[in-house]
Amino acid sequence: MKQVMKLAAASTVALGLAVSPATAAGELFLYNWTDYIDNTITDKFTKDTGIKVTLDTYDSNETLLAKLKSGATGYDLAVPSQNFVDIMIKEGMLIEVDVKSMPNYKHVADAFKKPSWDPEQKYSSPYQMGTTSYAVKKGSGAGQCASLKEFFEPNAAAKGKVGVFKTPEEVVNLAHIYLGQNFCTEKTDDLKAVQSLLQGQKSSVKVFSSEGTMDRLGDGVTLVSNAWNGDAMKRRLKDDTIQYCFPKEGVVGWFDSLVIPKGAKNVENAKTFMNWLMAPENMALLSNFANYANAIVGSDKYMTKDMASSPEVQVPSVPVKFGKSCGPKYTKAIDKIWTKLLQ
Ligand code: N2P
Repeated sequence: MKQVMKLAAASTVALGLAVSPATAAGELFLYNWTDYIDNTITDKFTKDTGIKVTLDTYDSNETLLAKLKSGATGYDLAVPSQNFVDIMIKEGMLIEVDVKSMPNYKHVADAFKKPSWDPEQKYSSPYQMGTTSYAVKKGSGAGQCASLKEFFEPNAAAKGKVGVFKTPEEVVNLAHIYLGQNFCTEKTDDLKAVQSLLQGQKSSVKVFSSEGTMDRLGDGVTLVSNAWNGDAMKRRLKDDTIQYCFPKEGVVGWFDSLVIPKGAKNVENAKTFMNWLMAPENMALLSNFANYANAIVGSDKYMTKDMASSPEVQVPSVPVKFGKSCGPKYTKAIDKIWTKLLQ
């Protein structure tokens, strides 16, 4: 711990950010996923920089996109997944910041530098990465993590006890994986098959929601539920009654990044946060809280034993498919399927 503190202090000075905590260096409005950051991280950022963080949360990439499109939000930073960064860049929704010229960019692993969704790294800096799948309540008879069938075509034990995320993108991509289809498929037969799979699942669904999912599963309100690996790990560490699944068909992968939406008032503070988070000891704090892997070399030194040995973080040999931004025809068709599903 002492070592971590010493390094943090050293990097603060190196960054020229030696601001006493009492100094008001302004504000930062962060719009982030639910349960994706906590005070241990924002308080350290404030201590290191003097910048005060205000947090607001969302449940999905779709909610984030809609919110940013709705006009002046006052947010200085948001955390979209790779395919939504791509959409936001294409739609001119982001401020250019040239992340690759930031001092701590050197800590980003080569494999994650200049990613395909932001090839010149002009807009986005790494946050966390993980997978979307489902989890089961152990010993409930609802499933053994063998196949996505357990989630999409639940058995008798799981009837009425299935939790499904409340957004199309991740659920439909999992359906594509289960059905052996390509992401972004525009084939009528594929889309019909997705629709009938989801409609068939609906009679077993307890709740469509992307928040509080692992608590409902751990408490037995649901027995099978959509899950992100970090949230599942958190609940597993609490009472070891749930299992995150890597089904044989594969899982959805995602890489979340920090971006600065147009209209942000505190752009310099947002850039300071981007750079600050790329320091290994800071990124490790975030991974230790959120329980996801990250793209920063050297952060593992500061990570907990639980993270090093986490079965939710180590992906076994099943396919991991990353969501892409799809064409308008596809997006419209999925919107229609989803709206009908939730009616
Ligand atoms: C944690 C948020 C997970 C982010 N609740 C999924 N991209």
